[in-house]
Amino acid sequence: MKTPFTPWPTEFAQQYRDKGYWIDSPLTDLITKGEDADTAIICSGRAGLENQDLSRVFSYRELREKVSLLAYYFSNDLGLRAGDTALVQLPNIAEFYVVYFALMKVGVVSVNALFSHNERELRSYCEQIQPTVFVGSTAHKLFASPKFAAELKVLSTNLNHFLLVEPSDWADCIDDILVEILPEKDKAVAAIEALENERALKEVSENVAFFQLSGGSTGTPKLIPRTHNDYYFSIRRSAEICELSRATRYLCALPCAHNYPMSSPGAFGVFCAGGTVIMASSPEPQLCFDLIEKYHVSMASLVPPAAAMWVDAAESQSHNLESLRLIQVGGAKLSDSLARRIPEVLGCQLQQVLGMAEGLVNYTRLDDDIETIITTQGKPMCSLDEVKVVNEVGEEVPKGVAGELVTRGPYTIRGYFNAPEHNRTVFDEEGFYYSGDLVRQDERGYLTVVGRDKDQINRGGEKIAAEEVENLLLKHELIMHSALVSMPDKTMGEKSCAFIVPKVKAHPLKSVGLRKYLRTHGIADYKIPDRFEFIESLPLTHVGKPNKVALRQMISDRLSLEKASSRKGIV
Ligand code: J2J
Repeated sequence: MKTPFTPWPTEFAQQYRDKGYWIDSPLTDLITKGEDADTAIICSGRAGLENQDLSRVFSYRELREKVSLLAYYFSNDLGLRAGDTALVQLPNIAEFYVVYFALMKVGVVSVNALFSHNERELRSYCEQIQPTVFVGSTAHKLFASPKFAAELKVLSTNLNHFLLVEPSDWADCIDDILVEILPEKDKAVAAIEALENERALKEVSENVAFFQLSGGSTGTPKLIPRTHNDYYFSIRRSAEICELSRATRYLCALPCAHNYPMSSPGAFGVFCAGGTVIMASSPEPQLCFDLIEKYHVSMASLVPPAAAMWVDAAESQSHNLESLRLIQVGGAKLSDSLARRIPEVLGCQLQQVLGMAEGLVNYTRLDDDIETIITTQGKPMCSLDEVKVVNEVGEEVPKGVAGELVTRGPYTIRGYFNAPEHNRTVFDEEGFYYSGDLVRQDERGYLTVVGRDKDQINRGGEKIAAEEVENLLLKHELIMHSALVSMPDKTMGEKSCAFIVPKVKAHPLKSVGLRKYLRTHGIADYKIPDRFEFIESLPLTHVGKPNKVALRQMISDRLSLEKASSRKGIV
């Protein structure tokens, strides 16, 4: 069974093939590039086992073999078939990639939840894709007991298989599963190869390979169907732009399931170039600097708050970071001042990345002049990326004038999964995607982000759909209205503030209680508002919607006042 998605019109697909962008190869091809004996993954400091050095090294030969054997297990032992779906939630461990490629070899389409995701997010993914298998870890609090797993089974009647990895077994968790297959290794590998070849004949490459996650601006998290052809192109071209090679030693310290460390060029770009991925459980500087020193890391991708921590730490510590050649920063707006300090303090080149799981990725180029690298978020990666900057009525604005970034191209989706109504609002009839990002484009095509026109908070790279949190707050018996807006924050760039209109004047509502309430509803921690403001009524726009511009101003004024009074010692 094929996973439904909105395809590119035939003439576009033809153009992408003619240009050599779509090569009709499956994504599993990515792990065939590295030399057998070269190191594919170094999996360090497995979370939960902080005090033991359980670093584990996977050569390309080992990676390929494990992927094939696990694929055989999925197909032969679990009976998974092409078109089945899987929900996966793993932390930054090498097995994430083994599971990802093994499922893909069988044609199982996965959703890879972030490890920070909680009940609500997992429930929603489960309802949307009706998975046959769940792969997770008991290191996550939701799976420490069997209760939540049982709940997921109710949501997806297909859900027959749970593979839960114990943190203490992480040293060889895949081997535990594969123990019975190992004696018949050659037979298993041959069977999987035959299965893959058979599927290749059915043109898998233009079909959905897996789902990426949308940062979202709606009530339910949306899924992004990525095809083999479009994702493979995005990875190949990214690896080329970043000049990856066998010598690349890439530190994956952001959540491995996120589109950025996965594909821009991320771990997959590194596999494609035959280089090495070093996995860290977090971007915490002490941990990462140790790894940089120990494994001669040459490249890392960061979000702005992590980059700020690295710069501060590097100034006060004496680690040897000489091996670092390139630091990418993306996911949220990088200030000019921090951008300037990165090359100065870390002694390596900076690259800005403006990307989105829906597709389009922009990079500053390695040979760009320093001002371009510091003041822009780069330009699209290929000539068939169509980018327009438009005003409120959809007309293109002159170069240098701010407007909304809209785009279509060889690796930008034409629609979200199973969301016809939402698709009508964010894609136009010509297939352009309305990103909700406000940008300025210069004569050369370089983009600078100047704001946002979508109901989302970007908390240091983590995206929060305002509507999702507001809807939950509205279910509270004492809340009449709620509006979630961003507020400026020195470290995170933005944090979230929930304005609450209680149903009665004399209400007992408190921030602590509301946080607890939201936690019991199982949303990811990063979505819980950083601040609550109780007001009598929300300011409205002329069409009667909460006036978020006014609310943002209100909280930002309040913060300035508080800062001023604390400086004077008043509070
Ligand atoms: C300002 N805003 C940015 C930047 C993303 C590479 C890099 C990042 C993502 C990502 C990604 C920004 N400056 N440099 O998928 O492949 C905001 C924009 C954008 C949204 C997308 C990749 N880089 N953003 O962050 O799907 O608002 O992808 O539309 O999580 O992040 O978020 P997401």
